[in-house]
Amino acid sequence: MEGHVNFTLSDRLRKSPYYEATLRAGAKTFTIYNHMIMPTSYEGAEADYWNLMNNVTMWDVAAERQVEITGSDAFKFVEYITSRDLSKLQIGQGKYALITDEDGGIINDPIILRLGESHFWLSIADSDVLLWTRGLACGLGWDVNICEPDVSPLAIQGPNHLPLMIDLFGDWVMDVKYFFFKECELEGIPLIVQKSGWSKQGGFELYLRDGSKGEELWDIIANAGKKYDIKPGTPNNIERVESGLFSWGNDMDINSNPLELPLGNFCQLDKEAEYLSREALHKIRSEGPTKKLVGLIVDGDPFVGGCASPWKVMSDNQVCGKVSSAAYSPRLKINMAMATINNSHNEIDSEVMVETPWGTRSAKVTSIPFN
Ligand code: THG
Repeated sequence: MEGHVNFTLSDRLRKSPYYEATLRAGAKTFTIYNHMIMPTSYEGAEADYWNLMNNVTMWDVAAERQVEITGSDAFKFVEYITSRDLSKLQIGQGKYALITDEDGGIINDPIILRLGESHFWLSIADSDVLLWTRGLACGLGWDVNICEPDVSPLAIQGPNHLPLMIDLFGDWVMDVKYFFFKECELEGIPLIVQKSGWSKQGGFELYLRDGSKGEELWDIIANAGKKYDIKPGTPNNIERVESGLFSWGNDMDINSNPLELPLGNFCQLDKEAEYLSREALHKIRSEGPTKKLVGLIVDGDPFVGGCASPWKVMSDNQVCGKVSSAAYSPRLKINMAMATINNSHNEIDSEVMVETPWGTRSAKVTSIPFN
């Protein structure tokens, strides 16, 4: 079946602290993310989607690794790697940011958490930020220490997450603001609890700070969740395409830049702090980006899977872009795609053709998110 392979396991493909628990819970498919095995489905993409949309789900997202930055230059360094203005980032707050290189290329799109005055975590997508930042720090000669701590997020997502979270942690969780977090313990297990997660259905992420307690934490949540009919889940391709959450390595990478993405709110190119990609991004801004990431609504029968490798976007028999993510929405009843398209064809309502694995289809450019 397309998109399915069997992997030879070895130490290089790291296991999550929840690995055994996810197998017991019936994880069916996996991907590799930050050199780690991560579940991608239990009952199948669509059944998992409805579990997430209708109720509450728990996800092994330990592969969202943390890159920890400490040292007296830590704040200066974290400002240096992104065009996001972090000057108002409070201790106990997270911000979504794009890490960019000297050409403005996107290295990663982490959540940056501030744990202390000079203590940060980059909660990263799938690229080697530990190596990138260590190399940079080495060249700069600044006073920073960079490591990967023993931290493994577990997400609780879905519209019914709140009563479960209150049962587990108490009423204070109601007052946590979006992307803020608190250090706490659950039955002696050290955690950071953040109001975040890679869906738009609401929820929290528990950053486990002791990998030896993974299965214990999983079981505590699963048992407390029985009352609410919690289901195991994963980051869900259908929901995240609907919601316009981008996936590094698919929708953006080192060859794309922030001005091609609808993420303007997360980039302050004129921020005060010094940052590596300032010159490159100012040049791209003054010249204007040549392509843009847009949504497509694609005609024809429902897609029977996602986009396993880029699909060509065509106009007049010429390639004008590529689809990087796709899903059929069983709720909106449309075929959705995210595509990076040249300026010639990326205006809203432009008509293009898409070469899907199920035939060439006509499509219309739309804005993101879809819902
Ligand atoms: N949570 C944590 N770590 C992560 C992810 C996460 N690491 C990998 C990956 N996801 C990083 N990428 C993203 C992309 C989008 C969002 C979070 C992390 C996100 N975006 C919202 C949006 O675009 O609407 C909100 C952004 C905002 O308003 O600040 O949530 O999910 N721990």
